[in-house]
Amino acid sequence: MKLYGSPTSPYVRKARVLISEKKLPVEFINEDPWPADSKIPSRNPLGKVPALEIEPGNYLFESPLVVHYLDHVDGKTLTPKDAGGYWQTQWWQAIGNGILDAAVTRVLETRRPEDKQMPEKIEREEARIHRAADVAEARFRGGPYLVGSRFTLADLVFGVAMQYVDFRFAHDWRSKCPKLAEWHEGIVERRSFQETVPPGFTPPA
Ligand SMILES: N[C@@H](CCC(=O)N[C@@H](CS)C(=O)NCC(=O)O)C(=O)O
Repeated sequence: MKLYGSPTSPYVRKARVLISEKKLPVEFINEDPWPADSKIPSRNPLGKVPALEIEPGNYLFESPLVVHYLDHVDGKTLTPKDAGGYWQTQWWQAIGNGILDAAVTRVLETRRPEDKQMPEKIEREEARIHRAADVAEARFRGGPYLVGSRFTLADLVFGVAMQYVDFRFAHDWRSKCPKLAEWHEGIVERRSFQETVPPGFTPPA
C-alpha cells in the first residue's frame, strides 16, 4: 500500500500515526496537492490528501475513510468493540476532525492577502476551536486515555488535532483544559507521534 500526502497535513498525519502504531507495510509518498501540476487529482478526484492506494490504481480518500480502512485492515482495531466505548471513540474523532477543519480553514484565511482576509471568518473558526476544547475538557474524566484503558482512535485523532492547534493556532488552551493538557503530554510522547511531527513545528515548552 502507498499513502500519498504532505508531511504538514494533519489529515495525512492521522493515517501516518496509525500506520506507525500498527507497523503496517505502507509506503509514505510526499506529494503536494496544491501545485497546478500535482498528481493528487489523478489519485483523488477531490484533489486532496490523504490518498491511500490499496491496490494498483485503486485509491481511498477522505481521512475518516482512510483511517477506518487502516484500522480494520489487519484485524487489530484501535476502536473499542463494546457499544459505549465504540460511540465514545466516534465522538472524540468527530470533535477532533471538526477542530482540524476549523484550524485548517482559519490558517488558509490568514494566508490570504491581508486586505482580502475576513476577520469575522477567522474569529468564527477560533470560537469553534475554543468551544470544542472546553466541551472536550468537561467530558474527559482525566487519565492517560480518552476512552477506556488503552490507546484508541479517540486518542489518535484528538491528539493530532490538538497538536495541529499548537502548530497553526498556538495559544494557551492548556490553562483552561488541564486534564486534556496532561493527557496530551503523554500522547505526543508516543513514538508514532514523535515520528510524524510536522516539519517546522516546535512543541511548546
Ligand atoms: N475532508 C478531507 C480534508 C483533506 C484536506 O483538506 N487536505 C488538504 C491538506 S491539509 C488538501 O489536500 N488541500 C488541497 C486543496 O484543498 O486543494 C479529509 O478528511 O481527508
